[in-house]
Amino acid sequence: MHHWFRRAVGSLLALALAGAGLTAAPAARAAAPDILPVAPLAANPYERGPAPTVAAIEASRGPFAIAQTTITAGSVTGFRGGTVYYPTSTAEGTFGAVAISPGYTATQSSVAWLGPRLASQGFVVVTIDTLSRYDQPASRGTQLLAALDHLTTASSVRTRIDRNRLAVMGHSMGGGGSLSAANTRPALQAAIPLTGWHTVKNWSSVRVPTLVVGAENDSIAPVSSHSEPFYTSLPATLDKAYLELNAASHSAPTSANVTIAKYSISWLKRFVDDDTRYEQFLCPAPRGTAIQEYRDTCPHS
Ligand code: 856
Repeated sequence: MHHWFRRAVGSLLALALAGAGLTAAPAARAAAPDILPVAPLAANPYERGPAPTVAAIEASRGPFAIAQTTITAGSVTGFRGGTVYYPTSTAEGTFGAVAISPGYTATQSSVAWLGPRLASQGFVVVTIDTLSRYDQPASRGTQLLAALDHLTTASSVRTRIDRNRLAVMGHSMGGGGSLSAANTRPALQAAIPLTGWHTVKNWSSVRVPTLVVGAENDSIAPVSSHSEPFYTSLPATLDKAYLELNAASHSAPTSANVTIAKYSISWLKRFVDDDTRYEQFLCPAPRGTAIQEYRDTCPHS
């Protein structure tokens, strides 16, 4: 079921209950006022930061000051350590968290640009090194989950994180790993495979909102045999989107990329933070010279 639909049902239910309360009021009461004193619905408790603009999601840094800390390889099991990027403020409460895996033979340095980029928008981000640089996608998936578990239960930033609002991302085999992780752990709130590579093409059992990012000129994980079948196999009932980067190669996600950033930020905000202020950037489907193709399951387009 769509999050949008659930929210709408919740709002209607609140109004219905308010109406029922009025009907049940004692008959002796004074005439009902024309405007019912119904309390406004509570603001979304997971919203963080100011109302977004296009400039804000395209900028190299978001509104939050950030710091970083190292998870040394020897201090953890299940992954080879990493780097945590986090907003320094605790004034708004906890943040959602995102674990990001590099691809085959690569290290966290290949996805490092996403650390400060996403953290400064209001997420705790961990970029990981994998146990072996040759680990396959499914292993990268279990390592992403191990990193999230470490982050929320043992790390120095654990009290800054809402353990119920977690997401996974990755490049290439790491992107494939993010699909594996989402399939294993449906409680995740978002997954974003970036020019993902995986031998598994059927992801019909995934229940995690997923943004599949492919690159038009990818010859290592061609969209025709990776990102497109990944997206198509995800349930039609799922919140999902397919973003194909125009004239981009397999390595597009390994250096700062404004298109990847703006839609990843929007996806994480929308589904990790339930922040509908970002829906405007996802629905109706965005178009532009940087986008070769965009598909989605938006309710209104
Ligand atoms: C950076 C994934 C047959 O598969 C491959 O050749 C292959 C090559 C590279 C990657 C990948 O993860 O690249 C990311 O190394 C599959």
